[in-house]
Amino acid sequence: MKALGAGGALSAFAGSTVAREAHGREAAVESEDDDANSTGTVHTVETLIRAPATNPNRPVDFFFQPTGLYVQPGDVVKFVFRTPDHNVVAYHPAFGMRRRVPVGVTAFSSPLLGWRPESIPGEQIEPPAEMGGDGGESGGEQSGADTEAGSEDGPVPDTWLHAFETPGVYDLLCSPHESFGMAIRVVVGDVTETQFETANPDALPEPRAGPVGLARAVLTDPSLLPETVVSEGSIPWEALEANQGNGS
Ligand SMILES: [Cu+2]
Repeated sequence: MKALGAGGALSAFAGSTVAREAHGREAAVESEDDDANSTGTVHTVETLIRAPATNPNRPVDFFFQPTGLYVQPGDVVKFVFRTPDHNVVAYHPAFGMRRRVPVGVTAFSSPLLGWRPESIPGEQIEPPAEMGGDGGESGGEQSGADTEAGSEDGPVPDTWLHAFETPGVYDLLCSPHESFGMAIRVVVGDVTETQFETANPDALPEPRAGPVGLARAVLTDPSLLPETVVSEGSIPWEALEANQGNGS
């Protein structure tokens, strides 16, 4: 893993990483394509809000899209805050939670993010209408392309990048919406064994040491089994069993 830092650029992402100036940093990461140890791939995950809720125990769906993601060691995940008021936090003892990231991984989290601060005029009082919410049935589909580039007028989604270096299974949450099920599993490389429960909600640690509220259902959903994440590559929110057949 250390070799990844040789180019200098990616080492800036090692450990806990904040990158508000996404454009500059991304350019740096992508220049790592030449690095023999890194695929240089940047995966996009969006923070979305959508109505109606797929579970009566939440007002609307708050979720990461995709909700399960398979990446290679050294790959970068770019979180795009398509809707505001979210963060990305590792389940980690340093944060008072039972570890749900590989042993040896240092605690990491993003700040609370939303629109890029400089894209909101200083005199603006009301928040912008949220994108990726109930309006767009599938807010995730406009992803991939750098939609935040070039839209100088209007609110611009902020971004946060994190490089996943250590192989293994990572469970991450959004602090404001964990109890509503806003959690994501990232599997890095082909290490799918974990030291934490991934399948049986009853075997999870008590809330506050472990996932809270509906995050418990999300992170033990059959569609998010680490082996399934690896075989499928990407698991959309809609694929979770917990989100099926609840419309009526
Ligand atoms: Cu959230």
